[in-house]
Amino acid sequence: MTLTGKEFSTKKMPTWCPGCGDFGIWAALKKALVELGYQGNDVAFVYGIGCHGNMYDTMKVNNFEGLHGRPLPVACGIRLANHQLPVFAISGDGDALGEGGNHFIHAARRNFNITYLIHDNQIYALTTGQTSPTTALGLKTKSNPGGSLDYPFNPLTLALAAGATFVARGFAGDIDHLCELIKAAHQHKGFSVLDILQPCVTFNPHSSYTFYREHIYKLTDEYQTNDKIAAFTKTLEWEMTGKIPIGIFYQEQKPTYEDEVEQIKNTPLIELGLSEAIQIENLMADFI
Ligand SMILES: Cc1ncc(C[n+]2csc(CCOP(=O)(O)OP(=O)(O)O)c2C)c(N)n1
Ligand code: SF4
Repeated sequence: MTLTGKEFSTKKMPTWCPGCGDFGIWAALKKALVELGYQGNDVAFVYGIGCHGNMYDTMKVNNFEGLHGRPLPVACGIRLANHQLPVFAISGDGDALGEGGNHFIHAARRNFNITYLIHDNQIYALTTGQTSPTTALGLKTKSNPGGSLDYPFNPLTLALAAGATFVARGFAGDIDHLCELIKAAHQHKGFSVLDILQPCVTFNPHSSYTFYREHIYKLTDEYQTNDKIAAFTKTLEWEMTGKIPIGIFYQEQKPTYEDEVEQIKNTPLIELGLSEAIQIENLMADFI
C-alpha cells in the first residue's frame, strides 16, 4: 500500500496516542481525497469535539470545528449555503450518537448530501474513557467502574431506520478497504453514514485491533445493497452471531434535501444577491 495525500496535511503532527485508530482513518481519508481528485479548497470538513475532532489541526482543507455533538447542523448549514461545496462531517460515537443523536436522525431522514464518518471507538476518549452509546454492556469505564449498565445501540440499524441512503461499516486497521468505502460514501448523492471501527488503544482495550481482526469479514459482491430488509438483518449480525461484517450494507437513490429547496434549485444561496434571496418587502407587507 502506498500512502498518499501529503498535500492534505498541515505542518502540525497529530496528537493521537501511538497506535490510535484515528491514524488509519486519517491516512485512508487523505488517500481518498487524492483519488477523488480534490484539492484542499474543493471540500469542507466539519468536526465535533473529541479525539476524532483533533484531526482538524492536521487537515489542509476548509475546516470548521464545532461543538461536541454538533458537526451535522453546521454541515447541513454549509450545504444550504453552497450546495456545490462537497462536505465531510467527522464525529466520534459519543459525538454522533450521544449528544448529537438528534441531529443524526434528522440529517439522515432529510437526506442532506453529506459524507458522515463516525470514528466509533465505543468510548468517550478525549474525556479519558467514559461510557458512550456504543460501549459494550458490562465494560468497566471511568463512568461505570462496576461495568456499563447501558445496552449499546447499533449505529447502522439506526441509520437505516432514520432513512440514511448509504449505510456502511469500515475498519481503521484496513486502510485500503476503508479508503474505498470513503470514496463510495462520498460518491453517493445523499446522506452517507460510514461507521468506522476505530481502536482506542488507551481507553478501550475491549475493542482492539486483534479483536477486530479475529471477528471481521468483508461483504462480497454477492451481497445485494438495495434490499433494505436484508440490510437490517445484516446490521444485526454482530450482536446475533459475533461476526462483524464490513462494507456497504445499503444504498438507495432519493432526492437530497438541497435538491428540493426551491430557492436554491438553480443557483447556490451564496451566489444569489440579497434581493433575490430574501424578498423582505413582501414579507413586511403582511405586517403593515
Ligand atoms: C457541548 C459539550 N458537551 C460535552 C463536552 C465534553 N466532551 C468533550 S469531548 C467529549 C467526548 C468525546 O467522545 P467522542 O465523541 O466519542 O469522541 P472521541 O474522543 O472518542 O473521538 C465530551 C463529552 C464538550 N466539550 N462540549
Ligand atoms: S485516547 Fe484513544 S481515541 Fe484518543 S488519541 Fe488516544 S488512542 Fe486515540
